[in-house]
Amino acid sequence: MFSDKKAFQESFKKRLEQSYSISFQDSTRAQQFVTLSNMVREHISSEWIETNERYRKGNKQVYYLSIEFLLGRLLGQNLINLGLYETLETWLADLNIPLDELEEIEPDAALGNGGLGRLAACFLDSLASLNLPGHGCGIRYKHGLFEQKMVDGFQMELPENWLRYGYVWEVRKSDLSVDVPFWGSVDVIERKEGTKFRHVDAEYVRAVPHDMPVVGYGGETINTLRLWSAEMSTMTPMHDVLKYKRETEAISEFLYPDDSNDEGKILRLKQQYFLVSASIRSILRRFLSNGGELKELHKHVAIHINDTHPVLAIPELMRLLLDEYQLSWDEAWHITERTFAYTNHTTLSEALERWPIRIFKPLLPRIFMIVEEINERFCKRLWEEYPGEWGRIEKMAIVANGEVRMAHLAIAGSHSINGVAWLHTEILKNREMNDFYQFQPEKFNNKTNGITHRRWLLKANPELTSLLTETIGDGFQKDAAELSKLAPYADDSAFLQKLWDVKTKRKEILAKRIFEQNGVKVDPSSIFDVQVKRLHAYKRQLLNVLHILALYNKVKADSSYQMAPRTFIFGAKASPGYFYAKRIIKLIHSVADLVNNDPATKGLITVVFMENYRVSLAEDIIPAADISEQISTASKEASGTGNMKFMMNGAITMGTLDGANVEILEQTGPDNIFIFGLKAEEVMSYDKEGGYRSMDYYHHDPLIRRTLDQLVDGTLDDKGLFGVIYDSLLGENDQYFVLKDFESYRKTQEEAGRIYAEDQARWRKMMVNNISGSGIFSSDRTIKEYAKEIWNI
Ligand code: GLG
Repeated sequence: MFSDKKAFQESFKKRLEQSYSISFQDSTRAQQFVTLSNMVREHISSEWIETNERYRKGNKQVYYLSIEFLLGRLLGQNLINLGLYETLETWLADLNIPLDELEEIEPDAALGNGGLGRLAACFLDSLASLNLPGHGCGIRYKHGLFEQKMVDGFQMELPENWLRYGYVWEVRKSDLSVDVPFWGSVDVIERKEGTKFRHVDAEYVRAVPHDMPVVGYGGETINTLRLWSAEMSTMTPMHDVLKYKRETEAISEFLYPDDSNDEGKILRLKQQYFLVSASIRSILRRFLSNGGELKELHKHVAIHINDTHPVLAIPELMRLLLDEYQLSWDEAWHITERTFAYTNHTTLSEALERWPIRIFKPLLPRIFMIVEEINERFCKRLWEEYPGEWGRIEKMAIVANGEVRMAHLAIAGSHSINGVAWLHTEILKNREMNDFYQFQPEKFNNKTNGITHRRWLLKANPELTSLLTETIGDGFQKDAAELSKLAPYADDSAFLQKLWDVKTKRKEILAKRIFEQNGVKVDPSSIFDVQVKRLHAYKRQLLNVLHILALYNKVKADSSYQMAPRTFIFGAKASPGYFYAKRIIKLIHSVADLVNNDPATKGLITVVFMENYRVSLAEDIIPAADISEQISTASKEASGTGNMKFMMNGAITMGTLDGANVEILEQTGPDNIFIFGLKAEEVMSYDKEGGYRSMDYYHHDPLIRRTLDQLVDGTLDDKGLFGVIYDSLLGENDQYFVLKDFESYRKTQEEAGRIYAEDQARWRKMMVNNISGSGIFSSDRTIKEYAKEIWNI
C-alpha cells in the first residue's frame, strides 16, 4: 500500500471516493484524515496478526492494567514508528494535502488526567518498540478528560467528545464480550468436596472490548491496547430497564476527572471492578485457549497494577481460581502473589484509596468475602511475625475501621512494589510504607519514570531531531542513550548556534499559536518560562504567579531594575470540584491582565495562560521552552515526567529537589540546572514538628508583604476573589511552604535571567548538557528495568 507513490496516491483517492461518495477534489481534510488512517491500520494488520501468532507460541505476556491511558493523537506517531512519515508527507504534498493538517483533525484520545495516564501511554510505546510482549487494559470512556474553556479567567468544563465521528484506530470485538456481575448475594453451598460459593441475583454489565494497535518503532511488533466499554447485557433485568441502561452505560461514560480525590464512590468502584473483571477473564481465557496450565500462570503471565485503581484484580483472580477453577486457597494465593506487581504513584494521603465497607460489600459481595479472607490470613502472618503488637497489625491491616485499604491489598497481593523515582521510593520505604517495608523489604524497589523520546523528541520536535541526526547520527532515534554523544558539542560554537536557531524557530511557532489562541503578542527573543501540568496546590503554580507579581512590583518601583524580558506561559486543568485550584487559575489570569496591560512592564513581562492543556498542545509548548518550572514542595511530587520532556528539548529546569528532579540534577550536574528551596527532609521535619510560621515571612520581607497585600487590596480585583488564597498562605500557615521558598526561588530566577541575558554561551552549553544527559529518561530504559527486574521477561 505504501511502497509505491503512484499506487498509493491512486488507492488513496479511490478509497476516499468510495467511502464518501464524493469526488477527490471536493473531499474535506477530515475525510482525508479518516481515509489515510484506515489505510495505515490495514497496513499494519498483517504485522498485528503475526505479533499475536508469535505470542501464542508461549513467551510470557505482560498486561498493564490502568484506569487511565493518555494517548493523545496517533496518526503522526504511528507513521513515525512505521518509518513512513517523511515519504507520505511528500506523496500527500503532491496531492496538495499537508500531512500536518490531517494530523490536526485527529482528536486527542484523552483517557487520562495527567502524569499517571501519560506514563501508561509512554510505557505502551516502549514495550512495543522494544519488541516486548506487553499489552494495555483500560476503559473506553465515551468522554475523555473535560475540555477546558476559559470565560473571563474562570475555568468552565465542557464534555469532551473524541468519539463523535467514530474512532479510526479501534476494532470492536463484540464476540469477546464478558458479563461482569454487581450486587446480589452469595450462596454458600456445603458439599462433600468442600464449600462452594455462588454469586446469585447479580445485575450484569456487558464489557465489550475495543482493541487498538500499539505500533512499535520499526514496525516489527504491534501490541494491543484493549479498552472495555460498558453496555447492556443480554441478561437484562425485566424491570426498570431504563434505569438499568442508564446505570450500565454510566460505567464507561466519563473518565473520573480527578486523580487525587474520591467522589461518586459507587460509580468509581464499579468502574474499577468492571475494568479488572473483564481484563482478568480475558487474560485467563487467552492463556487457557493457548494450552496454558493454570498452576503455571505466573510463569507465563505478569499483571501490572498501575496505582491502586485496578487492585481488585487481585481478589478477582483469586475468585476465578477458587470458584471457577476449583483451586485450593493456598494454590490460588501462590499463583496470585507471583503474578501481580504494583506501582505506587503518590504519597498524598487523599489519593490513597479506601473504600467504605458499606459500599463495597453490597456492590461486590463475593469479592468482599475474599478480601476479608486475604485480610485474615495476612493479619495472622503479621501476628506470627510481631506477636502482641496489636497497634502495628491494626495499622497494616487490609480491612479496618469500616474500610478496605486498597494500597494494603496491593502490597499483600503483589510480589513487587515500586515507587517512580529514587526519592519517592525512599519515602515509601522509610515513611509511608515503612511497616510493610520492615515486614517484606524484598518486595520494594525503585523504577524511575521515563518518557518515550519517540513522541517527545522525534514527533514533537522534528527540527531538533534533524539537527541531532546531522550532528551525532540517527542512532539516538532508536536508542536514546546515544544522546550522550552530544556532550562534546557543548563547546562547539557552530553547533551551539544551530541549536539556538532551532529553539528560536520553535519559539516562533509557539508565539504564532499564542497569538491565534490568546490574541497576545509575545516576543520569541524573550525567555520562555513555562509551567504546564495539572493544577494542584503542591505543584505550586502559586509560587510562580506570586513571583511574577513581585517582579512586576520591583520593575514598577525601580525603573532602572535590569531584567531579561520574559514570557511566562501556563497551561493547567483544575479538577472541576477543586475550588482552590480554580481560584489560582483565575489569579493567573488577573495577574496577566494587570501585567500585560501596564506600559511600565510592556515588553518586559508577559503572562499567558493557554487554554485546554493536553498532549497535543504539550507537543507545541515543550520544544519552545527555555525554562522548565518543576517547583513542587519537596517530597510531594512522586516523580514528574514533564520535567524529563523539557530537559530532552533543551529547556533548563528551575526546580526543587523533588521527584525525578533529583536524578535530573545527577545527570546534568549542578551547573546545568537551577535548584532552590527546602529539601524533602526539611519539609518533612517541619511537617512533623511545626516550627514554620508563614506570618514571619510576611512581616519580615517587604516584597512578600506588598505582593500578598495586592491579593486583597483591590489591585487585582475588588470582589474579594483571592481572599482564600491569602488566607491559605497566612491564616492557614501555608501548608506548601510557598513563602518559605519564595526568596530562594526569586533569587534563583534572577540568576537564571542574568545568565540568559549576559552569558548566552553558558546558557547554550547548559542546553546541550541537558539534551545529552536526558537519554536515561527514555521510558525504554524504564521498561527494560521493569522487564528484567519485575516481570521477568
Ligand atoms: C503521579 C504523580 C507524578 C508521577 C506520575 C507518574 O503525581 O509525580 O510522575 O504519577 O508516575 N498522579 C500522577 O500523575
